[in-house]
Amino acid sequence: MMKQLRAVMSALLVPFREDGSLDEEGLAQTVEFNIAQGIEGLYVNGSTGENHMLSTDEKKRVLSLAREVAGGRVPLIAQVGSLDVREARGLAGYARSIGYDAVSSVTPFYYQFAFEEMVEYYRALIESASLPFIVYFIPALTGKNLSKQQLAELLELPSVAGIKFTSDNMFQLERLRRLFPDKIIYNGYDEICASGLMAGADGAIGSTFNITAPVVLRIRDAVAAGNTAGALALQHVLNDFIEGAVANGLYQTLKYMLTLQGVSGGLCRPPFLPLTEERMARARDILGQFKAASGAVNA
Ligand code: MN9
Repeated sequence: MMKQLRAVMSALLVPFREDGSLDEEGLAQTVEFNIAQGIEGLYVNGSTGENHMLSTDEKKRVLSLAREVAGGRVPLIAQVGSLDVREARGLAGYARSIGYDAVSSVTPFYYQFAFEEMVEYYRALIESASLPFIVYFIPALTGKNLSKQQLAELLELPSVAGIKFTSDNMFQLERLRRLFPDKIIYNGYDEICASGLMAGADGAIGSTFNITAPVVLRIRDAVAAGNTAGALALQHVLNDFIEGAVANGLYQTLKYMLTLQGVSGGLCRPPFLPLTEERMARARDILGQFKAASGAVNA
């Protein structure tokens, strides 16, 4: 179990219909597509899943549908972080009851909580989850950076199996690896996947992997084989893709790329805007170039 969590996982995209409702059929197809592409796990209800724009019932529905469709083929991590701690605890218990492999939560955000308050938050969630727990560190979105010492304290809490490290501070990642040889460290920014793996990450979780999984798996294998030149060549191709997709509206673009490949990728929830015709054309170009370029890299 702990072994299989050391994996390349997609932060699962969640398709919505034009009226804003959850597209369950599209979600099922998105899970299937990820697995068909070789993804090794799914991180459900993360930032990429537009988690903070869902009702509690919708969060549960996404968790249960992903579980049903994945059917034990790949490990699943439920992100349950919420400023409503009762909701977060309820979701953690729910995830366990339906067979999730691990529970994760973003550090409490928006208010500038004291570190002691964060520790209490995690203690409460860990108790409700009774599963391996993954701390989700994404200071650029939470507005709260943490020191190496503070991250170490969170990693030392009982049941904490690892951290999703969505920061470009490679020194901090390397230091955590040094301190915690047995914890799982997921690289969180796809742009620095090869660097994060070289600094000691033993997994990766990313939004763009919904589309790019085969290339990311090659990066992981290249790093594991000591083929740094090959890993970098593939990372260049991945980053051409990511740079283009981010500039085009990341989640909308990724969803449209699913749709281009026969999966109902759907739309994002407002206030995310739909893609214009121009941006759809740009997304087609980015995807086409990515496929050609990744096929041409011989690494
Ligand atoms: O899960 C993702 N973070 C967010 C991590 O979406 C906020 C990343 O995969 C980024 O989307 C990706 C593109 O910037 O690195």
